[in-house]
Amino acid sequence: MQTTPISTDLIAESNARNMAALEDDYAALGRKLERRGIAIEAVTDKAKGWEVAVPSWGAGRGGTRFAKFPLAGEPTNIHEKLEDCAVIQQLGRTTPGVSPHFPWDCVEDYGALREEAASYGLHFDAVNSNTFQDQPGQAQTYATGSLSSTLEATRQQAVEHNIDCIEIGKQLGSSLLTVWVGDGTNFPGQQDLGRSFDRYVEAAAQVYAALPDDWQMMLEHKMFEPAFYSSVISDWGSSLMAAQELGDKCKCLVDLGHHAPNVNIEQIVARLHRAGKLGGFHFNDSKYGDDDLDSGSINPHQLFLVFNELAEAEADPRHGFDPAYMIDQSHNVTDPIESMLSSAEAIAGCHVRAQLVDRDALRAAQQDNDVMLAFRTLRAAYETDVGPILAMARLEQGGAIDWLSTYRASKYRERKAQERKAVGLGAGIV
Ligand SMILES: [Mn+2]
Repeated sequence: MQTTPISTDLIAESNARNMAALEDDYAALGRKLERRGIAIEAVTDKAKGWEVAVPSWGAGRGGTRFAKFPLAGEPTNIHEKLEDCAVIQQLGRTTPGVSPHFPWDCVEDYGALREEAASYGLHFDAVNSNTFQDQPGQAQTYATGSLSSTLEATRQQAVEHNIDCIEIGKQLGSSLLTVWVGDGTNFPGQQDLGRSFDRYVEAAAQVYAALPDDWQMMLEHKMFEPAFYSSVISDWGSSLMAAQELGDKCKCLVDLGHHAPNVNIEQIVARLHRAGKLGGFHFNDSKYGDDDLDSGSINPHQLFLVFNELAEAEADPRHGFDPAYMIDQSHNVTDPIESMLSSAEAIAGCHVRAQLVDRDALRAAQQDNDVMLAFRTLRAAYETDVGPILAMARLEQGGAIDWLSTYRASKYRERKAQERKAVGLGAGIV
């Protein structure tokens, strides 16, 4: 018997109210796609099989470097985070995976936590290590860096923490470790730019050596912050060099916010796929830097172009094609459940639009150097409103056609505000 935090009767009543309009829109879109030789049912089936994981930390209110404004009823531990993730999955039906973070999500019994997730119809996705902040009682500080620190004892502590995360992940049923380090410098001359990379690779190799055969390790690069002059794994070039040195089980993770402004991210995706090193994604959006805004809220066209490259990669798997998809964003001013439902819909929508691209027509136009026809072929898919396909996919899997009104009618957050203990004011990024 599965635990359902939102009343299934409430979802059914809400869907009944929205059913006629959806059927009308779905039929109209079906006729439109049929004229292009596309069967809408096949696209809906593909949408139903597609998943993007949510991060456990995304269930809470995030913050900036300056402040955090807590939300009444937000989760205070991994158990409450799982309950909120269950709401997102129950209404949206694209997010059955939860990506935990350690030590933030540490518990005594990980077997029990895995069962708790399963009771909601959830499973654990990539485990994330944390060597970018110090923990109470920790022997060495990460103030000088972690895997790339000049201090042997600090590097060793960071290696051991990552290996601990693998051990926890095994108990949770995960097979992926995501490694992001904040290592870097704030002053020219502070560290040797070459040797700090050498130290990183040498330490990461010890983590790599602890990976089970069926696991993968993903390196997440980030251009700046917390280091503002240089970061050790700053860009996809550094990430690719490290992943190639470490071995086949190590790939690169692309966080959409971790690039220089205006960088052509879809081209990076194509390059990493060509190298057999496209490990996965952290989806979010940005306007100025690593803003961690809601995915699809600022530049949905870029998100579509990333998915167009993924559809190309899927059609031409070369070294295989199995990237891990995850949302990673900070919800400073919204209810995180609403933000993650909105983002999951935006991401799934770009996945569906990429399926609608007429690949034969695109390739022919590219071969003939017919620039406008190639562009318009892509644009035709981008401009298709795929909302009815996403809503039908949700409906057929037991989710909500209109997730926002259904969620608000459930008064879930108001109930949790009564049940859960209040979060302190706290500070900054979680
Ligand atoms: Mn990230």
